[in-house]
Amino acid sequence: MKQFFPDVSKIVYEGKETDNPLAFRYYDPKKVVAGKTMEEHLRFSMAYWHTLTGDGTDMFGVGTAVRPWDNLSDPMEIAKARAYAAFEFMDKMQIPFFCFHDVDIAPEGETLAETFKNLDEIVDLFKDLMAQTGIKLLWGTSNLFSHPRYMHGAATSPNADVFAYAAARVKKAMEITKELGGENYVFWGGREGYETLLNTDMKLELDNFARFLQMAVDYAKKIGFTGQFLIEPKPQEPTKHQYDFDTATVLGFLKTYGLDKDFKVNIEANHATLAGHTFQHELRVARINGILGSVDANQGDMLLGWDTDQFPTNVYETTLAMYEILLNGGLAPGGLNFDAKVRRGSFDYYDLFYGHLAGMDAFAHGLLAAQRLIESGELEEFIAKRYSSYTEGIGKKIVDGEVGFDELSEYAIGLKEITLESGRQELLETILNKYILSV
Ligand code: XLS
Ligand code: NI
Ligand code: NI
Repeated sequence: MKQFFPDVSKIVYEGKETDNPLAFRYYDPKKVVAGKTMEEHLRFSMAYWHTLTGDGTDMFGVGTAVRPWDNLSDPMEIAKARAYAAFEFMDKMQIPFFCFHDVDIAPEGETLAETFKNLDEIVDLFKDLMAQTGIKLLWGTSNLFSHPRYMHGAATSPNADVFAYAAARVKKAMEITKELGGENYVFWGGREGYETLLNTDMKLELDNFARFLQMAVDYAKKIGFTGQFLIEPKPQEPTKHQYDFDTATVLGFLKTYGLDKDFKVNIEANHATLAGHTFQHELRVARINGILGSVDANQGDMLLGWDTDQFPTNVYETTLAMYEILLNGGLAPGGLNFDAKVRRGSFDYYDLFYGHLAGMDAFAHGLLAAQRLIESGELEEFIAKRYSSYTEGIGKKIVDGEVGFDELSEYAIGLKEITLESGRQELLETILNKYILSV
């Protein structure tokens, strides 16, 4: 078979002393960590849109990427070349999953029927390539934001025809996700938000958004799609305000509309920071509410206020993320999807390998550090002690619901003094550093 990346061979683990830039230093897929292999813990996934269709285009200039299919002009031929390249890439990178939007994998036709036909042809090719390589689909989705028809939103568009059209696209995207054995289906509300409240019926838009999601749940039942539904929070960009602002907002929305049993969240690191939260905060909110479904693994530039979607290389962040993920009992059926793109100046295909390798090693490092931190119990012991006043006496009565303001007031009047203890943040940060540096 034609090779698209002929001079890169399979990336293997060589250990942290290696000088080979195309070898893993930390990611050792079959290494067992806390009872599971690294591969099972991390469930890495490639994002089709960044790695196969992204070309470096930005607001100020055209694409820069040089890709092996640049000599082709027929859109279906390009789509097929990308499919072969995608599977060669994932196989060489040892990435076991991928994710896509409908528009990433096949060209739009003149009509919706033709678009669906193009999709079916590529889905058949994917099926063969998946069978040959053992690579699986983490999630599928429909792009409901790029085409001008979605300028005012999709499920939250003021135009009912757009709502209907978006439903047709999601219906098809769910069908192909099911056909490919996809383990999840993601809703990122690209333009589900507003630019100004002056022209917006927020209540109707939110009600419609919920109606749309309920229809998706109903349709999944109808066709027997058992994958996990995920909502991906993001506070803004492209719209000024996106309804799925952050995990807490999404949770409130899901509960308001009775959808909280059917959806979990797909947390993206860069979206967390855009919302003014840390990545760990978003993972924590999702975890303690039982809705941590999957992760879009990337990182933002802290000096830039938009979604730069960089490959995750910050081991402090990956350690804290893996800490939450381990305490969550893992992510499956979700995974770590590299919703990340190489910089515009990183234009040749070696950069695609270097980018994914950097992210995989940073998460493998994070996994090892987080596992050691958890195994030591240092944080958990500290936290347990910090809240120990709730395990006895008045604290226990509060927790057990045995007292109200009358009893508490009586208790407080009888108190001689209140003794507090240090939060020891700096000490705990040193402990965290110790485990990160020990890997
Ligand atoms: C954009 C989103 C997008 C989703 C999939 O900011 O991260 O890439 O992950 O639609
Ligand atoms: Ni994303
Ligand atoms: Ni994003």
